[in-house]
Amino acid sequence: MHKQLFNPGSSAVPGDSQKIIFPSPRSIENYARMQTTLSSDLRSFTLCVHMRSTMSTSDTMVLVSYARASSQDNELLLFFSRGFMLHINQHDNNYMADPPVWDGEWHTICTTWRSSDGAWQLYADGVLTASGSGLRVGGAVRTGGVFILGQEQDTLGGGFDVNQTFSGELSGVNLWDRVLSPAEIGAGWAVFCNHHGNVIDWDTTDIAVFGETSMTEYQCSK
Ligand SMILES: [Ca+2]
Repeated sequence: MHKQLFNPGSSAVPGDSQKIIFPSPRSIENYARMQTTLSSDLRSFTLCVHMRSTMSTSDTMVLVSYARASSQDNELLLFFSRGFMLHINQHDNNYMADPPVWDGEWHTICTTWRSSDGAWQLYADGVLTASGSGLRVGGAVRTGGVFILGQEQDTLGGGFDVNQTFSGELSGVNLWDRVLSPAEIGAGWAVFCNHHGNVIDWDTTDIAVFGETSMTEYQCSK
């Protein structure tokens, strides 16, 4: 049986929300599901995540997995394998960058994409770390899928691989339907802590956690 804990979100205030703790050793039983989906296709987006981990840069793991079906399991995927990579509609950009974020401190990762020319960006702690174009030109992140944190879906809501499991802490998962400016992404926690995605706003999104994954209060400030 899976253990579930629902965050009602109603008491959350900016900078004072919840974080998810993904234990070590890794297990496919440990994950979180965001109780929301996309109600319209995204032809551009910004996705930000606050993360804290002591995993190794030689490990492989996923932060955010959005799947629509077993054949559309990588509809939107923020993956790490020797570096962060972004998948859109089963297409990926292979390698963006390997910023030094595995030191047990909180870091903010933001990635952006737009359909028109496939332009993508990776920001680490507000610094533009990598950018490129040609990723899934003309594609869209489509409606109706399932958002899983800390595991990589190969089927809808499942098909996890323990070698792609995240251990550490996640918070501040926010999604916008446009490419944010560098100023909007921000250069420090005063801005990062006040991120509120217009598609997914972490502070008002219900989260279900499974296995030994747990939620606790997140004091976002540095
Ligand atoms: Ca997958």
